[in-house]
Amino acid sequence: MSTPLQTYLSDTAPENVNPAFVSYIAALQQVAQTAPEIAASVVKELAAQRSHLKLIASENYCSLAVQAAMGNLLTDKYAEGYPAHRYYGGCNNIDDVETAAAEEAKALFGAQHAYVQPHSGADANLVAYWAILSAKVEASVLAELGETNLSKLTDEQWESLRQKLGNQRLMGLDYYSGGHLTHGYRQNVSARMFVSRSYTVNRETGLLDYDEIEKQALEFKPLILLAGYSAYPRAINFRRFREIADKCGAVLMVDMAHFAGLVAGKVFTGDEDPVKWADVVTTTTHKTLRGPRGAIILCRSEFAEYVNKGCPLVLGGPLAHVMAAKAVAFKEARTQGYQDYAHRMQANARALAAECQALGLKLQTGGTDNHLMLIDIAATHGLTGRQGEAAMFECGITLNRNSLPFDPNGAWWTSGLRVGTPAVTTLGMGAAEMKEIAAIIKLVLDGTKPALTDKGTPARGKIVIDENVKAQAKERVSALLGRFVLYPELDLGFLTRHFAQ
Ligand code: DSN
Repeated sequence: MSTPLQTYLSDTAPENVNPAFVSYIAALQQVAQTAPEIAASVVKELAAQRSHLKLIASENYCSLAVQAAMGNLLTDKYAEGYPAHRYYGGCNNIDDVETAAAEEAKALFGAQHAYVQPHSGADANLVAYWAILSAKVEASVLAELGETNLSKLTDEQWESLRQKLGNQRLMGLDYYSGGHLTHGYRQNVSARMFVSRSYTVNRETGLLDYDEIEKQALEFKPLILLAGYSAYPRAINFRRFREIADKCGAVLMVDMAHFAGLVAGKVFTGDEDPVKWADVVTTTTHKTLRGPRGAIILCRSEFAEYVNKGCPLVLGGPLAHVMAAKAVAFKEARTQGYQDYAHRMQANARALAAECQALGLKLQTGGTDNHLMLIDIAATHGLTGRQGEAAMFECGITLNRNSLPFDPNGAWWTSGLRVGTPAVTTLGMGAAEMKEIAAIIKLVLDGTKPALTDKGTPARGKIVIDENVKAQAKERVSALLGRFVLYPELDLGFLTRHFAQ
């Protein structure tokens, strides 16, 4: 019997053979020999992603080159340490990979130093926190003791250092104002290892209030002043944050995971470019940046030696295959094509926000400067975010619910939907499609009601969707996606027949 690859090659004229598709078939064929269910899941995920409009603000579609760089033997190598300073033999090639990724990151963002090992944004933030603690607390304690080796401290000295490390202050954006879990939220280790205080957005405007942040920072005197967000629709003035950090003697750290692509693509420049102003900047690599799932840290030279000790400080062995994919993604991001993409992503967000508002939807802060917006659906439709998220999914749109500042519906049910343009922009959509997406969102919300509980009151989780609305929305989503096909090199019908049936 022929293999899928043999079938494809024999059924396709040589001039029509698509090398990217050949390598996908070959890879899936290998996987299917051992684990056909996993090959099937890969194909089903392609089908799922092709059938739903992706408006999740933190997701994107990376290139097939990035994917190929991740799927190979680089995964086999241990390389604890950092380039030219490893705890394993035979790391020369991994040194080359890591150095290439770090150099590309430095060039892309104009950073003094880059550390490309973190496996996720949460890991990157932990490494950054501990690197700052090492530089600002541990180093001075060691200097006072005239010691350089932690192992040589007495039990008493070690305990006193531990207490000191565990008693430092962090000030970041409140979770409900759009800050991330790792920015000092009590459910996360960040609030347990630091004495943490949050600043919020202004209750009336929904915007960051720099004078108020300054007042709080001068009173609280954090070791680390943290800026950045997961759900804030506006640009940040990092020059102003730098001034505040300098006034209160804090290290300025920025988590740019969400908007790194807008920095790389030169949409956010000058005062809006965090790399120019912060001491330490972290970012994931898979959101607007459009690389593999992972993260990096950029920092000023003063913090480089501490950041480089991320493994063993926090991390296990680096993922060489993912660092390779980061290098590819950073090279892609240094092209004019990527800069155009970043500008279109912002223009699309603005167009989508304007159209949503024109249709009567309520947007947090009245619009957006970046790649995302927050729609207050409790205000206009009496729905929780969870209900809105479920309704959209049933109608062919994936997005996530999000709490709004001071949200009375809390973090689980929420009152808002977070909507982002990174993925649809990668597909090639523009202003006309944003208009259509806004219309579909409005159609679905208008056609959705909370289901009633046994007591006849509106449920917070369950919904009833008008069947005509659902059919119409699905048809319109499918028409859009039919014109902007995800990974057009991949023949889904062929893959489904051979691996997912
Ligand atoms: N999960 C990311 C987001 O969706 O923003 C943050 O970790």
